[in-house]
Amino acid sequence: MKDDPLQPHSHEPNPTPPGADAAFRLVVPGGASWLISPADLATLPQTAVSDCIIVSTGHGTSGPFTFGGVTLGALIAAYYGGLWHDAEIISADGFGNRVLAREVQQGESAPPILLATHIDGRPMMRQEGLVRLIVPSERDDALRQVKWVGKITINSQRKTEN
Ligand SMILES: Nc1nc2c(c(=O)[nH]1)N[C@H]1C(S)=C(S)[C@@H](COP(=O)(O)O)O[C@H]1N2
Ligand SMILES: [Mo]
Repeated sequence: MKDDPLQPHSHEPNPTPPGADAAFRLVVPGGASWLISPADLATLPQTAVSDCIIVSTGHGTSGPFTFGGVTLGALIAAYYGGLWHDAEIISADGFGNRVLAREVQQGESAPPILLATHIDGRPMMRQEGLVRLIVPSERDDALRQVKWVGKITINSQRKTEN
């Protein structure tokens, strides 16, 4: 589908944040929602993941970085107690990614998927992607490394395509 933020077709990274405010909206099944700021994330358990790389097709690779923040699993667990199927993570600049619950629930078999607020031990700047989705297992592309997360929607069931 054209203009679907979950189907990004461009490898051209946008360097410009869609706005100054780093807070994002979390929407859970049933429709309840919260506006969550980096300060809110700082109250949740913190996780750091080292050896993360950002592989920009045509623009080279950056890193390795150590990203710090809250795991997607910990964020969702803090706000929603039910079973869920996937999370849609989108930025206001029209870029996004879908994370399946089973990717979050892999335990120690894969490094955890993060909502990053820190890079190499210091707070991330807005320009750098604050708050950024980091999927450490993606090593060949950066299409899942969503900068400037604006909205996270939790789906309890797989959406039917039409
Ligand atoms: N919100 C948002 N996130 C994004 C993009 C974008 O355009 N918007 N581009 C992606 C692509 S194609 C790349 S290569 C990387 C670039 O990350 P960098 O700016 O940290 O180098 O961000 C990814 N995340
Ligand atoms: Mo890219």
